[in-house]
Amino acid sequence: MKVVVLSGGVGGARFTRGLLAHLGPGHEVSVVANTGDDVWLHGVRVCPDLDTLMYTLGGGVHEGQGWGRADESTRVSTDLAAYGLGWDWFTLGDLDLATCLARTELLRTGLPLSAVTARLARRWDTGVRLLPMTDTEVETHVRLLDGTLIHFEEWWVRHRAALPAAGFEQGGLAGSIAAPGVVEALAGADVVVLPPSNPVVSVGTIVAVPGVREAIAATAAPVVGVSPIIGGAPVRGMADACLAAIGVETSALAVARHYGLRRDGGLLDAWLVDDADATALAPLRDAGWAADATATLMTDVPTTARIARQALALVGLDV
Ligand code: FO1
Repeated sequence: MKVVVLSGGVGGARFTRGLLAHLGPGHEVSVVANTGDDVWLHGVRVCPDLDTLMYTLGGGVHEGQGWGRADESTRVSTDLAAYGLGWDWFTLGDLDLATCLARTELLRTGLPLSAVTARLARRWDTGVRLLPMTDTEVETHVRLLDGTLIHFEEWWVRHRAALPAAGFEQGGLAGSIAAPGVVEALAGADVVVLPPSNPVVSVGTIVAVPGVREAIAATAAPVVGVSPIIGGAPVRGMADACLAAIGVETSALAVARHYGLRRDGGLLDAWLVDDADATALAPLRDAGWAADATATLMTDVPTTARIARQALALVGLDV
């Protein structure tokens, strides 16, 4: 079976790891990753969501953090801070820096990000085809209430999204084109999954790449999403701050409606919510959604595999 997952960082990576555990061998999983969090730091290109996916699926992630490398050290970033350079509130570990150095070296040879990503991912044996959403350099900035713009990572990491945001600016996005393989993967998919990633800055950014939303609308594959909101709150991260910035209520029902039903011009055919949000089922089903509720907290790989199985079953795929 050909599966396409549109993923941000931690939530999408953990979901995809469970999906692979559920599917077992013999299936083709393509992961289209958000690159709006990317940033140039100390002269190297940092791609947080691509690296979280690569490390999580490759068995090298710092499990407790959900990002960065296991067994990490921070000698270089500490010494860089001594020079007063970089972001001292953003910990780029020594091993993580190796990935970014390798990426930068390959980018400087003229390779597009998609080719660089494939080259780096070979070492990690991720079990998926890891695709950036676009080869065009895109960066999400947050517009604060006073009109100033800061990089998404500064808002997210330095300020923990506590500074109210008036909106998001995504330089480069409007003129970008989907990376090679993205539209083809969506067109040829048997199922497309929107995992519990940030619906605004992760999934929202991916589907804003010209051509992606159209490819989702056109694919013969069913499209199923898993709610990132449990009981009116995001599981981790600060998706509620992002949803507030675009005027969407932090609820499983509101996020479904934000994504929209595909036959009404939206993205999804089906929506899997947590048991805590079972009240969302009736209005969704009345509106024509395939919808179900289950325990959606991804506590470990077997649990996540079960959630992935239920998501696929919601669109009639029992593997
Ligand atoms: N997240 C943090 O909360 N603190 C950090 O210091 C931090 C450093 C960092 C370095 C490289 C990288 O690829 C990711 C990093 N992240 C850090 C995670 C990152 O903010 C998130 O993975 C995404 O950008 C949001 O989902």
